This record gives sequence, structure tokens and C-alpha cells, in this order.
Amino acid sequence: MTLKTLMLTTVATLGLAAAAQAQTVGFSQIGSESGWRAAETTLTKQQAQERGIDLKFSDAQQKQENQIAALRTFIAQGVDAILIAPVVATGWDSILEEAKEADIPVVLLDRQVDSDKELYLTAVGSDLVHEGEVAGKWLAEAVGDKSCRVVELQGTTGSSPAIDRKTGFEKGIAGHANIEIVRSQTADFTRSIGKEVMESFLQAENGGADICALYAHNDDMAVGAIQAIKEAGLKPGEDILVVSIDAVPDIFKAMADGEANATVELTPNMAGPAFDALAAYWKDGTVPPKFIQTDSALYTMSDDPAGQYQARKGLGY
Ligand code: GZL
Repeated sequence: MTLKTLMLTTVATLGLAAAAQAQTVGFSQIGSESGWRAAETTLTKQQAQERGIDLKFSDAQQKQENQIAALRTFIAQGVDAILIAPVVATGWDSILEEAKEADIPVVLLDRQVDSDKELYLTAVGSDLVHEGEVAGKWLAEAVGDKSCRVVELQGTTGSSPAIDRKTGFEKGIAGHANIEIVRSQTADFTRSIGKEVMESFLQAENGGADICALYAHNDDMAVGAIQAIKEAGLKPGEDILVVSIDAVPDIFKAMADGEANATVELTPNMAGPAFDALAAYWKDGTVPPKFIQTDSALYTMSDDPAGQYQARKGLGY
């Protein structure tokens, strides 16, 4: 065998070996209901590419049945792991048991499920109750002893963020009898429904004159509501305080314009810690903790919102 043939054979063998190492991961994403969700998708694809992971992406269009079907397909394809952002918290036991029987590790991203923790490898996400509590405590601080009637835009019904962020906010305002949630309704984490529901709140609350603050479970619903408040002739951020969660670029733009007051950050990079945990698990069976928690920092109008907007726009949102 000539040297050239030997070298070509070696390169080909190493190439095949490298390809054999490339892991295949199925990712069942909820959809694209918010700017934050779009960023999570972008960053997950980037992280997979950087790590040489073959990512099979499925957009469930907000439907649990589509996520379950996607997971069944991934299992049939024999992927090396599954990522899923579960649209709601219940109804996953059976499909997770199928993945476990196929010995395919499942990692939850950004939302939790009510299933037995032994049915998934780990969950990467924030402390959703804490996020709501941070928002509630900020409002309590902002209004002092002033009477404050609050309207609340909830996330997707039955999702862990909608359940836990409501619980957390109520913890945050507990002990402040001057603050009362007077209306609360889901707007499904979207801008358009956030605007619609806020319009109904304004109409029901004396044109908005009786509303002191809006608490939205995500920034996108807050941005939609801000539009409704302005169209009602009121000043968001002044006549009606606005506090929400995610820290997407557009909420900082609203803050810079004086139209929003506070947001609690949620990193869209859940895939980084997820792929790190999977790499260790694939390498030598290292079992990660059941919950890998991401941070929840509070940002207000005094935290250079214009600078935050510039720093974040284009990061996949
Ligand atoms: C929270 C995440 C939520 C975001 C929304 O962990 O699931 O879903 O806050 C997104 O923007 O729709």
C-alpha cells in the first residue's frame, strides 16, 4: 500500500469514527408563541451545531398530541437523546415510559411535568415560582401603601410557568392587603391575545382608570397589553405599572420609552446545560441532578434598558 493510499485510508477511517461519534438528538419544541420561545429554538440549533450533534427538530404548533407523536417518532428512529419543552404539565407518563423502555434519556427544557422524575434524566429551567415572587415583591415595593388593583395575564393554561408564576406572584404580594388581583385570564403567552385580553380588562375596569398595575407571565403578553393601554389613551408604565417575565429585547425597548417598569430574566439558552449533562451521561454514565436551575435576575427602568435592548436584540429573538 502506497503512503498516499495509507494516508487516505486513515483519514477515511478517522472520518467514519468521528461520524460514528456524532450523536442524534430529537427536539420537540412547543412552537413559536413568543420571542423568548423563538430565541430558545435558535440557540438550541446553534448549540447542537457547535457540538456536532445531529438535531432532529419538531415544532408542535402548541399541541401536546404533536409532541407525543414527535417523541414516538424519535424513539422509533433510535435517537441518542430527546429534548422536550412540554407545553403542559400533565399527560406525559406513557410516552416517557416508552422512551425509558427504549433506553433513550429525556431532558426537559424550560417547563416541568407532573410525571415521576425517574422518567426523565434531568430538567433545565428556572425556579418559576421564584420568578413570580420577584415580580410580586417588586410591585409591593413600587406601590408602598397605595391601594393597587392588579390585572394578570396568565400563560398557557395548564403549563408549569402559568401555574407557578401565579403562585409566586401571590406569594410576593402576600401581606400587602393594599394590593389585590382583580382580574386574571390566560393570554397564552402571545402578544395578540395579550392585547385582546387587556382591552377587555380596560373596558371592565372603568376604561382602565381603576387599574393600577399589570402583571403578565411573559413579556410578549405585556407588549401586546401596552399597545391596548396606549389605545385606551392611558400611559403604560405610569398610569398602569407593567411588570412581566423573560427579559426579551422588546420589553427593554418599552422600558426605555417609559412604557414598562420591570422584567425578570429567563435565559433562552436551556440547551447548553442540557447538552453538557448529556455529554457527561453519554461519556461515562454520569447522572445529573434532576433539576439544573437557571438564574432569574430582576431588571427595572434604572438598569439601562436601552443598553439591554442593544445587547440582546439579534440574540436569536
Ligand atoms: C417559561 C417558558 C415560557 C416563557 C414564554 O419557562 O416556558 O414559555 O416565559 C414562553 O415566553 O412562551
